[in-house]
Amino acid sequence: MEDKSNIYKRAWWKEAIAYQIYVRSFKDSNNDGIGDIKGIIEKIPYLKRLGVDAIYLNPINKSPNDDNGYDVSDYYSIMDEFGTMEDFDSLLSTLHKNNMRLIMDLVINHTSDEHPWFIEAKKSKSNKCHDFYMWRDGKNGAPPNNWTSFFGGSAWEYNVSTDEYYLHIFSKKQPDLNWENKRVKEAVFDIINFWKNKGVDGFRFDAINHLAKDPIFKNAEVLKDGSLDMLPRIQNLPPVHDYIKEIRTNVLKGDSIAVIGEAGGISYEKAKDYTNIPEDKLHMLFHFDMHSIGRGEKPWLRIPPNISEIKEKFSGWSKRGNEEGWNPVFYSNHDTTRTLSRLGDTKKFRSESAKLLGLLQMTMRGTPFIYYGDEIGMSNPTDFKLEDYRDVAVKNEYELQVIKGNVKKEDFLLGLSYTNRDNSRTPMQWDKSSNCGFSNATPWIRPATDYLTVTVESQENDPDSILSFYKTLIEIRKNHPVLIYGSFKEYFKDNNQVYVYERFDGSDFGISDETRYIIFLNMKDSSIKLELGEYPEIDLIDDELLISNYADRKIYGSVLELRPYEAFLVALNKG
Ligand code: TEU
Ligand code: CA
Repeated sequence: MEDKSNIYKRAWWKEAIAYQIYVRSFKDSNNDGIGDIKGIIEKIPYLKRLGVDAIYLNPINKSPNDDNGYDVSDYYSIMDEFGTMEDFDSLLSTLHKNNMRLIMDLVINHTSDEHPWFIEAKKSKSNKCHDFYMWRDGKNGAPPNNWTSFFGGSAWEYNVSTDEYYLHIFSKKQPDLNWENKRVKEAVFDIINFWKNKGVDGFRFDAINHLAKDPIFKNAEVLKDGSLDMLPRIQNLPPVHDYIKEIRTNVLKGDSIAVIGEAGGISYEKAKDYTNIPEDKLHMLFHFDMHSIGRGEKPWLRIPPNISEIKEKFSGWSKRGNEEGWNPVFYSNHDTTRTLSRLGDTKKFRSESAKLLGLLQMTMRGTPFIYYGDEIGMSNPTDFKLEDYRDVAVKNEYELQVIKGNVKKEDFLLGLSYTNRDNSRTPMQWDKSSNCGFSNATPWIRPATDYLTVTVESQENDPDSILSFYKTLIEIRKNHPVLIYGSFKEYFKDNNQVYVYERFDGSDFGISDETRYIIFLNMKDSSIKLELGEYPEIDLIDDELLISNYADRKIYGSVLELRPYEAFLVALNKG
C-alpha cells in the first residue's frame, strides 16, 4: 500500500498564488518592442505588492519564434530577444531573495526545425539523430495519411534529402520528437536536470499529453474517418504516463519542485490519470476547459457563456478528492482570449464582472494562476485588422479558409476577434503612455484597444479598483487557508445564473478553522432574487462579510437580491 500521507502534505505549490507571464508582452527593458527578462526583474516589486508567490514564464529558451518560443532551437540557452543567461540567473536570485519562485515552461513534445538535432536528422536516414523524430514514407507523392496540424494544413512535411515526411502536429517548424527513442528521453532528462540544478522551482511541460502517438500511425494508412479522428491517436495515450513516470523517477523525484503538465482534451473526470500518484505523476494538470466557453459552432458565431458549464467544470475540479491529486485554478492563458471578454462584461459591468472572476478564482480549491493583466481587467482588442495578428496559426488558416474561398474574410476576421490567442498576448498595460508603458519602441504586437483606460497606474492607488480587489482577495486567501485546502460544497446547483458554494474544514491538512466560507456569485448582467430558505444551513444573519464587489452589500434575511455580477464572500461564524 503506497504511503498516502503525502497526499495530505502541504506544499508551496499548493499554497502559492501563481502568476503567468507571457514574457514577450510583459515589459521591454531595452526598447526593441519585445518583452524581456530584465523587464520582469523591474516589475518584481509590483508582483510582490500584488501578493504573487510564484511566476510561471512561457518558454524562454533560444527559439526562431515561429510559435513564440514553443519551437526551441537550444534548450541550454536563453532566447536572444529575452536576454542572457546572466539575466536569467539574476531573475532567479532576485525572485528567491523576495521569497518568490519560478516555474519554467519546457517544450518536450517537439523541437524547432532549427534545433541541431533536426538539422542533423534530416540529412540522412542513417544519421545518428534521424530517429529522434517521427518519419514516414509518403504514398504516391502524398503525405503518409491525412492528419492535420493544430495550426492548419497537413501534419506532415516532405524532406527531400531522405525522400520521406516528418510529423508535426503543430507548425512545420515544430517537428515532433520520437519518445519511443531512449536517447530522446535521456536528452530531455539532461535538459531538465540542467535547469533544476540552476534552481528552477517548477516545470510546466508543454503538450505533455501528446508525447505518445498511436501505433496505427506506424502503418501510415489513410484514416478512414478523416483527420478529425486524429486526436485519439495523438493525445492522452497510455505510454504518456510511462514517460511522465520516467521523468519523475529519473530527474524530478519528490515534491519540492512543482511538476505540472499541459493536457488538452482532459478535464476533472480523467485528470486523476495524470495526478493521482504524486511520486509517479504530475502534481497538477493544465486543462482547456474554459477555452471554448462562449463559442458558437463557427469561430465567428458567439453564444452567451454557459454558466451551468462553467459551474460544472470549476465544481468538478474543486470536488476532486485529495487522493486524485491537486488542481490549478485558471480560466485564461496564452492559448485563449481574455477572460473578461469571454466570461465577463467589458461594457456595462467591467469592474463588477472582473472582480467576480477574481473572487471565483481565489476561493476555489487549487492553485490560482493569474494570467498577466487579468488582475487589472485587461480585455480583447476590438479593432485588430488581419495585419495586426502575429499567431502562426492565423497565416495558415487564412490561406486555407479565405484564400481558398471557404470562409468570407469578414467572418474570418470576426472569428479571430472571438477566438485567436493573440487577443490575450497584447502588451501589459502599465500606464496610458503611447505603448502602455510596456516599451518606448513600437511593440511586437499592437496594444489592446482599452490600453488608455485600463492600466496598472490608474488602479494601483485606487482602493475600489480591480487591482486593489485582487490584492485583498489574495490576502484573504492567504489568511484563511480553508480557502486553499478546505472541502467544497455547492448550493443552487441547477440554477444557471448564480454560483453559490461553501469552503469548509481542511483538518486533513492540519488546519483548525471551524469557520465556513460561503461565496455568492451572480454570473449574469441581470439581478436575481435568491431564496435561501431551502438551505437553512446558509441562512445568513449577522455573519461576517469578508469582501464584496458592491460597496453597500448587506447580508441578512433569507431572501438575497443579487445585482448584476454581484459577488461576495461571507464567513459563517457558526460552528
Ligand atoms: O498548446 C497545446 C495545444 O494547443 C494542443 O495540446 C491542443 O490545442 C489541445 O490538445 C486541444 O485538445 C501548447 C502551448 O500552450 C501552445 O501555446 C503551443 O502553441 C503548442 O503547445 C505547441 O507548442
Ligand atoms: Ca526587449
